[in-house]
Amino acid sequence: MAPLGGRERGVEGVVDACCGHALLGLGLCERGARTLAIDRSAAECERALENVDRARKVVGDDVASRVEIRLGDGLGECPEARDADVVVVAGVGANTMAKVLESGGLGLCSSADERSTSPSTARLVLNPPAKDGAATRRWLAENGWTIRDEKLVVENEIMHLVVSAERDAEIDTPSSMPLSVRDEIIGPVLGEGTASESPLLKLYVTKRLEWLREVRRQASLSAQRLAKKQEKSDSEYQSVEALKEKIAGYDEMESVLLAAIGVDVEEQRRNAHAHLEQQILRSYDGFDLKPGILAYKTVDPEESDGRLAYCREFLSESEASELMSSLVSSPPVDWAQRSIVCWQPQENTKKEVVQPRLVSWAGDIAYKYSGQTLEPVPVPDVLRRLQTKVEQVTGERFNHILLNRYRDGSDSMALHADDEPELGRNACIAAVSIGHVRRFDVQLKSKAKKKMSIFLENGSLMVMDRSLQHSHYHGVPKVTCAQDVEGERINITFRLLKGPPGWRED
Ligand SMILES: O=C(O)CCC(=O)C(=O)O
Repeated sequence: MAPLGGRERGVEGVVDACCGHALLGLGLCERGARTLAIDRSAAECERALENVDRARKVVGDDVASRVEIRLGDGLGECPEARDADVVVVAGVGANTMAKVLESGGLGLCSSADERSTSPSTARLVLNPPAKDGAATRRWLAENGWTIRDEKLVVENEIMHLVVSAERDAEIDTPSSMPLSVRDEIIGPVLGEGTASESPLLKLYVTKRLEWLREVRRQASLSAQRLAKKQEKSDSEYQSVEALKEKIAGYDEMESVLLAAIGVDVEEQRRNAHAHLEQQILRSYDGFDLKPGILAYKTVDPEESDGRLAYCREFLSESEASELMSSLVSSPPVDWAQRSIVCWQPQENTKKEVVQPRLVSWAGDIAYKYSGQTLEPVPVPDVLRRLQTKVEQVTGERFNHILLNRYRDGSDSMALHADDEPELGRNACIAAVSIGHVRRFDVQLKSKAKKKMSIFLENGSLMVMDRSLQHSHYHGVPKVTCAQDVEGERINITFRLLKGPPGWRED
């Protein structure tokens, strides 16, 4: 085969670096090109040689001079790649593709000397799976190649990307301009099109969105898990920060992808917010709400006299945020994630579980629930003042404070009833919420499907009384909707313990 270099007029010299069965070379042969077809697998090369032989018998000896098969790993032993007209790397992922190109010196050389002897390959044609599009484009930008064309192709139900790139004229400063987010994940050429006109582009963007949401979900879970570790090493703190940065990057990518399929992210956010506001307001149906006033509602009048009362703006915004910072920044109470014993209805057994939230308490009498005893702890002033205010508004008296801290939407409290004997019959329990709004579910014990929900807002006061603890369960579910997962909330509940653990009403 004649050398590939020299760029003969009208004859393209092609190096196909992962040639498989050499079908590309044979196809190009018909158009007059000469191809050096390389593969690292001896079996593939053998099949390729058989194909060349078969083609030779049909179209003549010329084929053999136009398609040369070579066994080789990447472009390392292929000096021809340096001045071929086109180097093709097809059918491999972005990592392998980068290794192959770098082995032939087609990556960016680090020293100025190496750059001056940099290869003069005119064009790259790369064909990675579509999911590797961003990594492929990043490699090209970082290695001095400019994307000239991109196409999407579907073969055997798998979407592929074909990218054609040329060397930057300014080879000394190739990566001075990083790709924009849009150019990296959609592509500078594909991004020019509109998804509504191209079903393939729409499918490509939709698949990227699915992938992105999954990796973001995984990153959020890892960040949440690490952030909740009580004792963190320096490197774990750094990992949390790094994950948060990654998640912010994914959010930006999501906006770009959504915009490409005609979704206005800001509008979507506004709609989600309005939807939540509506849900919150609807949850107050049946309460005669006026700011600062407790409004009562019997939850299921036909089943029990159990009542809920709700008071919006029991604390002003500034009172609530002051209370939040005093309980979080220099806490007068100890926060801990504790183990409790829970009934597992599916397994019909009791099991020790770690509470999915932080807990703290204060009060003069020990409180025993779910297999744990909260020993007496002096009530700090900030909570004593709050207790006085709660007692004034409710007309009740309390002697125990239990605090639950939900660090984000994945912290929760399972459905349960506060029906310990020490609370006596028809206990009155008051709860002040500060921080992120959370849904509070109240479910009839006798009919699992009969459930009401009320959203507990920052600075609100909620009271459960009469027979509610006997007829109903209550709990705070995990947040599943993406917008509301972030955000801390503390709930401060006030109870009256009529006696120490073991006390019972006659
Ligand atoms: O956080 C909440 O709103 C619920 C608290 C609660 O159910 C409890 O302390 O028993």
